[in-house]
Amino acid sequence: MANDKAAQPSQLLERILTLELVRVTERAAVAASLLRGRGQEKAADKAAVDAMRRELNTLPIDGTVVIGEGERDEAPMLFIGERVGTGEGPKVDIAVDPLEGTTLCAKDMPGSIAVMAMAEGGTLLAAPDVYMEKIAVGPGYPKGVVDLDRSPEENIRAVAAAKGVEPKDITVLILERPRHQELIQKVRSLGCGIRLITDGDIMGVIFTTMPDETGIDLYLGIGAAPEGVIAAGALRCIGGQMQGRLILDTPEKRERAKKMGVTDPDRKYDLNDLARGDVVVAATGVTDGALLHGVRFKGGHVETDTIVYRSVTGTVRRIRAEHRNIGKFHLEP
Ligand code: VTB
Repeated sequence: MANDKAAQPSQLLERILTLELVRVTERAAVAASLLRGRGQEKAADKAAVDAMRRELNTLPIDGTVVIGEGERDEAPMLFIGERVGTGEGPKVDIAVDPLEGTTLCAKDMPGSIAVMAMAEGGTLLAAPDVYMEKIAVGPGYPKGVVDLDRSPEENIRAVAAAKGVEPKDITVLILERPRHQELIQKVRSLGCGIRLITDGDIMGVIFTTMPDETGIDLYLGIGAAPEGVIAAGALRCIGGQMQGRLILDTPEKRERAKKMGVTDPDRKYDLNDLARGDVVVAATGVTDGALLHGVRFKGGHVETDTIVYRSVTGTVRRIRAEHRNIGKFHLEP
């Protein structure tokens, strides 16, 4: 309370912007939801991108897209480096994934979300669109309990010891990919449970922050780097530990990363290297998921379910909205 009263002007602005971010992800989620189950990944993604960009550009911010749809030559909208917002307001970094889990949406499977992060200018890692090796655990563990330089078995044993359980009682979340065959074998050799997900590892990382609800203790494996930065933003707000290392296995990728400011291609990034400033992260469900309901179209209104995290206060808000002014979504007839 005392803190709130003493809020600096920038913090007040950020507090107001928290709700504005919710509006942005709500719009993207509603737009994408019209294409749920239609087998059209690209169209669903485009709908989310258009809606997100339109709404972002109404915000009183001087934003730069740091994590976006791709580099300028490959993405017409929300490309890396694009300026967004009205230009009048705080300088902020924007990380977007307008439709995380495009395949999940196209197949109407659980877990697709519209998600974005807004942080103080220059504080989010400008990650190239390459793979990232990631490890994440939720809050409450001693610092350094997991480390990318240790084997999966060592990390699991350390998490189990800190939790006061046997390694077999640990559940690990891993993206189901052929590249993870060996990792899965190693994790299984300790008798652990593995939750395999087909897509959507931002939520996968977030799941580690609420093991009682999700049953997930640890995230392991290789996913996309941009998603790693957004997940780190959320973890910064809720607590937890995460490390990431870019996989720059070709000269072309190393060159691309270098252009984006990556000087050491083997660097192990800690949570605070991925997202080091104050950050707000909002995610709205597109399809139903463990944490968020998908968009629902009811008689006269549209319902959305959003979770928004704020690092300054560590507040997590859940916003279940009923939208009656459906015109604002610019939905095609
Ligand atoms: C993950 C996941 C995404 O990409 O980052 C994954 O979160 C990694 O890439 O939802 P591959 O699909 O190439 O393995 C997604 O599945 C899709 O962007």
